[in-house]
Amino acid sequence: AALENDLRQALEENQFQLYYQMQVNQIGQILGAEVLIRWLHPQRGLVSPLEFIELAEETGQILPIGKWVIETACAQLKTWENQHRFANLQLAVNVSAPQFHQNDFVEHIRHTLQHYRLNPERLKLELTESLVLDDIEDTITKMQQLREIGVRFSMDDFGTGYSSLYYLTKLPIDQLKIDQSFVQNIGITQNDGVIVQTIIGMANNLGIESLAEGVETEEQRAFLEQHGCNFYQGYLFSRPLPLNQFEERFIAAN
Ligand code: G
Ligand code: G
Ligand code: MN
Ligand code: NA
Repeated sequence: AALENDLRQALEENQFQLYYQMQVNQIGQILGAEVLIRWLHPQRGLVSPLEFIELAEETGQILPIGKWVIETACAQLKTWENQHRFANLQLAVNVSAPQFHQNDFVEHIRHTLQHYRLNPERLKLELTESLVLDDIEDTITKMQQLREIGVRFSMDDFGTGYSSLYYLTKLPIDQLKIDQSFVQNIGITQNDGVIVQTIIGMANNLGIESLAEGVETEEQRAFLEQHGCNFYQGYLFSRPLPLNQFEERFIAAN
């Protein structure tokens, strides 16, 4: 309950920050970043989203917090544009189910993109399988409306939920994000390697990008590359970083 009260104050008190974790292609160029929220609590220090996102979903706080994440990510894209740098970098934002299924979700994204005059293709929304299947009619409507604007979609934690292969062909999905639990077992359990290989192959055959998350070792990266995975994210390349450190890494690499 203490954390719940503090969470109510957190937005007003400006205690949230975005961290950025790079996403690279096969030749190591940084093409995007996933934005990951952090809560700098005045007493507890840095609180992980694992400790407060679920609570925020239960209390409805996720609605204003989710809006703040989208607005802050878009404001950052605009800042880079004004500075004439990071021109083609995409930002991937995690969206939680109550946020996505809220009535004004599409309108808020449309409004925010217009406000900053951004190319909508620079914004990628990470949806989970459970979010998508939660209310499939609402999902189809909203994804199609956002796709018409030009917003992109990635299926987060792919392979861990109740995946229906049916929806993959019905929804405007640009990318499958292979769950890190499979990636981390590459070279350890044969079945996980087979699953990874199968997801990459399916994505390729459907004309969808594949991105592996949680890549920690060169062995994993090599296996993924050998099987045609398009993009990589994980500690092998970088941890999620605060803005200034992410910018430094980007400038050094690109
Ligand atoms: O870095 P990591 O500890 O950041 O993230 C932990 C979990 O919190 C992940 O499942 C991630 O998807 C989720 N998460 C991180 N940032 C956000 C956010 O801005 N919104 C939502 N809904 N989830 C987030
Ligand atoms: O659920 P989602 O995929 O959005 O969350 C991403 C989570 O994975 C974040 O908590 C992030 O900090 C974490 N993460 C990112 N890269 C790695 C990695 O290479 N290894 C591990 N163990 N976790 C990672
Ligand atoms: Mn994610
Ligand atoms: Na994920």
